[in-house]
Amino acid sequence: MKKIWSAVAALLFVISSTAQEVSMYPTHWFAGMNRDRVQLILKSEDSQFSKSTVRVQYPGVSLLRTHRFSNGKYLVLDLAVNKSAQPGNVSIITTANNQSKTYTWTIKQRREGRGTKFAQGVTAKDLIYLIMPDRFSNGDPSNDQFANMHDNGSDRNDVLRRHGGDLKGIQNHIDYMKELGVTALWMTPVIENNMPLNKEAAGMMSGYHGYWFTDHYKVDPRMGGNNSYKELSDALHANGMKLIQDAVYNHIGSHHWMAQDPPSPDWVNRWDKYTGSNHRDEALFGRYASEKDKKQMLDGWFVPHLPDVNQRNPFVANFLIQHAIWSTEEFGVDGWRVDTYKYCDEPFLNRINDALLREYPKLTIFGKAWTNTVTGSAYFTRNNLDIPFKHNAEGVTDFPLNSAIMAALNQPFGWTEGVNKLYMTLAQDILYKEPKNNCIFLDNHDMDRFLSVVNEDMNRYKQGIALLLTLRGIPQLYYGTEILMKNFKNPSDAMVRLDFPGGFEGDAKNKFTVQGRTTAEQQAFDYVKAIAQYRKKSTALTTGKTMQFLPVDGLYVYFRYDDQHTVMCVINTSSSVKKLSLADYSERTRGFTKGKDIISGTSIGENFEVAANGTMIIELSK
Ligand SMILES: [Ca+2]
Ligand SMILES: [Ca+2]
Repeated sequence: MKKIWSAVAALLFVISSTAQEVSMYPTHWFAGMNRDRVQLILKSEDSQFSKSTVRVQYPGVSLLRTHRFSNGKYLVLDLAVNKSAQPGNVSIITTANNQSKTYTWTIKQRREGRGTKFAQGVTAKDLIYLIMPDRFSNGDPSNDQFANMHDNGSDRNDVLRRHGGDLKGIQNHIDYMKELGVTALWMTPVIENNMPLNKEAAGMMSGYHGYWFTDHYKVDPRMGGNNSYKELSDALHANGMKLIQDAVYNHIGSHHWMAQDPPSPDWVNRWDKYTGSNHRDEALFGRYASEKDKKQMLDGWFVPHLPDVNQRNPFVANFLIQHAIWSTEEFGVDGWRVDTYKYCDEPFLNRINDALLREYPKLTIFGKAWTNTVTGSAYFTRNNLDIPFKHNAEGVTDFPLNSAIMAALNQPFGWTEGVNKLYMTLAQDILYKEPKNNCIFLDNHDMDRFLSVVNEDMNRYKQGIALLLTLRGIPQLYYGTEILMKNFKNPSDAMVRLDFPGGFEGDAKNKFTVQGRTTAEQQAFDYVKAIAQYRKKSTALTTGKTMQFLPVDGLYVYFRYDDQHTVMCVINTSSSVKKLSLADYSERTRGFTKGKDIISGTSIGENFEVAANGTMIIELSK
């Protein structure tokens, strides 16, 4: 009997001594990575944990250095993970007071198809569809709420609360996106946001939008968790589509461990009293900028419940860099959209971009730099500016072009207004190294919906869609624009993030189907689809060059062209019919005698007309 009990006791000892009572970041790593140094954060609940000594046992993995902090719950290990290290379980043995504990940290096999099945990059050949997952479709009502989470409710009657949409709901509608001509999916963040409701002007708001991270290494269970994200990624890739992940380096939710219980206080930028960012990118690049304004721009907090991350702290920088690489490998990411780009430490941004590209050379990275000028926009990407600090991201979200398109569609024609504003803005592309890498858009989750901005005028709607799909850049369509979803951000942003009709059980109409759409909605859907599908085959519209002609009385004509194809785009913002002649644009039309409007299918000859407020996308032929 005694023998049995001692065997049981021995077994219990083994179990207790290998129990994972520490959190590890990264949760695991991969065999054969270029990045062969990993900084592993161990976080215990024991405030004496850092007094332990540490050994690491695994072929090909060695412990280079152990770091300790003012907060005794943490140990940070610098590990060398040699290229020869095979997938398997690394033993991390801590010893304190003559007692040893063994923790397991895993090295996994790499994902297959780097550069071909994932990390492929997203280019101007793609069409990005932007979805806010909570608001698109509820594929699994069992994950709508969790009693043990801070925000444990779900209520579709409240625009500020969670609505239950998830990754499975998106996966269920891949065919819908494909039919429309979408080739890449960008979702607002799917990482865990275990935050309580936050009081905002419009009411009590949840983190339904995803920008309040609390654990980088967990996909929010209300989205479906890590496995659901992998399944969605695999399904997208099996359908020839790509995945863009939304990164947030600038801030974290106030309930993130890095904010609540950091290794040392300097993991977050702190001020004697609350200081918000001044949101002024000019303070970074302006010739006459002051250091005071620059510091407030970068280290000031975005809002009070989102602590500003100190990327100058090398441990924080490593944490963010490793997480970006880990996510790309773990989930099969093809490109990154980086939130609040202009608020991040600038050398850090270049370092993280370099680290990602060293591992995945074809990966695409574009920063969200919401600026008002082309100079500001160009500053945050590879540019032709003669300035001391050069950003290295391939592209940015092109806000100045968005403003110019809205001016073209809403303003009366003038010397600097209307389509002239668009002409002038595109002329400033000289500041970008490669403007085709910019992500271009009519609206997104932070802006008034496009249809409302053009006063629900269908001629203007069509012109906007045509511009989006024929101008240089990577076009991004915001979910629902194709079925005429509308609204202003009044009284809150949530009004432009309403549920996709048909994505939720009990919806009166299902606009994922032809039967669920009105005639106008179907026309809009078909319009987007026609150009998007044509665009896929048109090298001129995707990788081709651009030539624009000075607008005349509201008529704007530009060409996209290469050796194979020439496409003539005609945007008539005036309320009168315009007569056109190919001869007037002979630099680009020489040798062509006719063409076909790819939208209407109408053939044109050397002389033709465009309707008042009309749009034509004409493929020229000989
Ligand atoms: Ca759900
Ligand atoms: Ca910042």
